[in-house]
Amino acid sequence: SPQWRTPGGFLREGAEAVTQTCVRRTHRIKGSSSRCLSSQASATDGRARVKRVSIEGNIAVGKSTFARLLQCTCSDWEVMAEPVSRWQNIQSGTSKGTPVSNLLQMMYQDPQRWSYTFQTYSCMSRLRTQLQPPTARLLSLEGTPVQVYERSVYSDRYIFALNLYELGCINPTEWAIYQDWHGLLVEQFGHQVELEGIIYLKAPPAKCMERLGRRGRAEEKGVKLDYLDKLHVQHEKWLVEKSTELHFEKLKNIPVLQLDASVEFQRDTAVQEEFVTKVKNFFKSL
Ligand code: DCM
Ligand code: MG
Repeated sequence: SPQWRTPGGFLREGAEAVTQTCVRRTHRIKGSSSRCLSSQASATDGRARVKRVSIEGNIAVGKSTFARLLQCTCSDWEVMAEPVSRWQNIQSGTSKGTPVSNLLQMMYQDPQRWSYTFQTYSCMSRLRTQLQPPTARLLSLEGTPVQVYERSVYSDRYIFALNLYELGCINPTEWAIYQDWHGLLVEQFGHQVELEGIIYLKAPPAKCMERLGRRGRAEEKGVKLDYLDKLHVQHEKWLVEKSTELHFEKLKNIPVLQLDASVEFQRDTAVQEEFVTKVKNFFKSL
């Protein structure tokens, strides 16, 4: 069915063990570019039943691998990929399909110049993903339908943009403007972008560094351990210590499931099973 076409940039991001098994099955990860075919009317009816959860964690901690694992495990769960390929391939506004630039690369090469622009675009494209209504199939399910997002408009702000501001890559004027439009959009779209829970994949920054090297995304070649350390601290402040100042009521008390991603879960089926059990219980509790 066309509903399951184009896994978007997701599967292009490195074919790993979990993907191989998953591709053979009917339900693929729903990429950011796949269009939802459910009608607006049915979307509003059953929508309240669909739970929304994001997967958060440091760069290269294993979010995509984990997302694929979830997608392969249960057809009641629909995973929405992070739209990285869109950031790597900015299209011309007038002639679609014509690549203009690689914004991810530009940000890493000249953070002072491009961080604000990158954070604007990544959040906007994420918002578009989070606004996609659940598919008709998901809405028709008896069990516990869940939409799982790889990161969210909240980590865009409270992890990445905040960190770049603290590093001086986003200046005070840009930061004021960012927060202004972010607050406006999130409030306006309200319940459509709200999450019921967060899964936090946690691993030591050195572990993430090792995985980042192994994944070998060209744009990230210059990323230093120190940068991952800072992002790690931001995750801890937000999701564990709860000391990050948040601006959205519902986000303040959101349940967080923390998973230890320091183990090589990609190859360890026992750990995968343990993760899945925890996730199932977590979803039930939401
Ligand atoms: N990224 C960023 N700012 C955001 C979201 C993502 O700088 N708001 C970057 C970090 C990574 C890449 O995009 O280089 C996403 O890869 P991963 O999903 O492995 O973290
Ligand atoms: Mg990823």
